[in-house]
Amino acid sequence: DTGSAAAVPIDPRFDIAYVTPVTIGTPPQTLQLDFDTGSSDLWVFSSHTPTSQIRGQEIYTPDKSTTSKLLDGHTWSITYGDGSASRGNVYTDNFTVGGLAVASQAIQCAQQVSSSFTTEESIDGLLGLGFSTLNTVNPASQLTFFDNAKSKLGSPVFTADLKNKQAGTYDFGFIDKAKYTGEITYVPVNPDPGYWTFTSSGYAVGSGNFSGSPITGIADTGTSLVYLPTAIVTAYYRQVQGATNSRNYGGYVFPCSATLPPFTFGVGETKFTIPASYMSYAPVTDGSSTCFGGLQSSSGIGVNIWGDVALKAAFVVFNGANPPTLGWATK
Ligand code: 0ZP
Repeated sequence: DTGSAAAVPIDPRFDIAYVTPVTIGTPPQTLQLDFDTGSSDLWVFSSHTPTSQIRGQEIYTPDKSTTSKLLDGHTWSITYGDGSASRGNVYTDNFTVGGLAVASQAIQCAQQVSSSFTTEESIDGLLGLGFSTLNTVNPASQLTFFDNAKSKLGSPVFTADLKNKQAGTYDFGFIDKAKYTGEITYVPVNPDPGYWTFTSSGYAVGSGNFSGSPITGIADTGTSLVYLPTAIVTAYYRQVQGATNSRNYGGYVFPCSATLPPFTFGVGETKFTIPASYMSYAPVTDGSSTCFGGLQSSSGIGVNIWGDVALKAAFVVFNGANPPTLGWATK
């Protein structure tokens, strides 16, 4: 089997996150989920979420599905890197993404979500695509959609083709040759931390020299920006007139009128260039002439993160074979 579904920016001005339609239950209930390779819980706004915490999100109502089953005594609780959090109970139900069906997927129903989720009307939940070891369901940890679907897939892979300010795709079970150019460069993945951890072969700022010192980090579709070691981040913003590390805004900012250099990173022998336009992420507030950078320091996080700003510059294969690998191609 295979599946293919759109990944649509929730805000086409900044690509802060992408959502993908999924269906849950019988008859199908359609929700828009943020596919997150940095976590491994599949949770949704639901009929168990207090209405005071819902603001326009679609909800999953297990009682309206003839195939839902309560996973009795199971609960979950997750806190993400940015502090947003949710918790609840668990059902199993039929679940599909872009035509790919899993019969008994654990659907984690939110009984509580933090205010950041309430205010984000266009995200109806998350679909974790990290390794199942990160799943937070207790007492029995649950498998991700990808792990459940794997045995049915022609090839044990999914691919992310995220696009700048337009819809891209997540494909499951096949590699669509029409979505990239040249060859795919595969590198080893360390699944132990639960993330898609790989080592980049180095970086360059603008037309500067390529520094070939390895950078270990994770490919994370659920993080908007790129977070790298401070030395790299300072080397980048040295090339941006008026750039400062702002305590106020929590990262590097610069005049929106500044000329930014592109940022190149290596995967094996292949180089990927993040265009200057992606590197200026967004005005710090609506209409401001101060812009927040797409590259920020990872020092407070403890792990380097290649988020959407980098991923949308490439076609990325998440190969779940044993051992797993990541494939990167230009497009
Ligand atoms: C984000 O990238 C936010 C956006 C965001 C956060 C903070 C500062 C920002 C500055 C400029 C632009 C974006 C910023 C994602 C987001 C998008 C849209 C709506 C949102 C509404 C509420 C909250 C976030 C929204 N968050 C990253 C993140 O936590 C920031 C980060 N900080 C990563 C440290 N590491 N992403 C998680 C998925 C998010 C969660 C999906 C909130 C949207 C909703 C994970 O992918 C991160 C991962 C950490 C890891 C890779 C180190 C994680 O937390 N996994 C959970 C596991 C638990 C560890 C077992």
